[in-house]
Amino acid sequence: MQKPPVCLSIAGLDPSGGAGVVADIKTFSTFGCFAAAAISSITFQNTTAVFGAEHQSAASVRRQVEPIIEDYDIAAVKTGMLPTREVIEEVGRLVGTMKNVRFVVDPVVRSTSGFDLIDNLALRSLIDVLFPMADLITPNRPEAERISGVAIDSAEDVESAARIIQSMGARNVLIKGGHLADESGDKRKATDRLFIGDESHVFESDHIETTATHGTGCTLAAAITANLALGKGIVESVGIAKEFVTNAIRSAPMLGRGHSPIHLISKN
Ligand code: PXL
Repeated sequence: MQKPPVCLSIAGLDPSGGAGVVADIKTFSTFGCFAAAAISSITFQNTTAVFGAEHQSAASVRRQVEPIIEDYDIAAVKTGMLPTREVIEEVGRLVGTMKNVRFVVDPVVRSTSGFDLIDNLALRSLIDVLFPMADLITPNRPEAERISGVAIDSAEDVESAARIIQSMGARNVLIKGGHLADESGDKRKATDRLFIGDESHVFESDHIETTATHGTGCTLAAAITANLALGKGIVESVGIAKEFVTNAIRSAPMLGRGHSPIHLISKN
């Protein structure tokens, strides 16, 4: 049997299974990749709220990741919630030692339920240390606003924010529009915009009116990571990932009393 590509997630643990490393592991597996994971923070949450978190130290993250990278060839790394400057700098060092690795940074700032998952100092080092290393950064609208300082109300604003984020060192940026009433005023589309160098691409899907959005951001970034690990290009990977997440939202099991997790359906 051919070896599957190994994808490593470095992200928070959401014990309710909707977001973070659990979502990443399920997504990697669904695409036929082998999933490995290191936990940057243990969060306490369910579908209604995040109640707190115990962040891991940089040493803990290093001690989780080093033995894996000494043993496996990692095809792709995806980061999610990285709570402190120390953890981010450690992740930069660790990913810097990997050869031929694809690297997706999901700049997780807040939970869907409004809990701040990283502080301002950490956001600064996420930009300075990890953005220049990444193949792709995947902010949602509020994250893109916070990173770029641009208030996003239109497609032009999305482009301005993306160009500012690129000027901060990110080569390629995907701004996810699921959180915005679509720029054209047509609320029935969820539009994501991908900026690859000077080019831009638009990905549209039907907007699904639902509260089942827990884990969509993690799942999208993980699906992109898995497809990059399988050797696909960025544009193709984003298209596949977007369709996958849209289907996962449609098949959400409506668990819990808050934002239900989505449900990943194998394509095989
Ligand atoms: O969706 C952002 C996110 C990422 N990672 C973890 C989370 C959340 C949101 O709750 O808990 C661990």
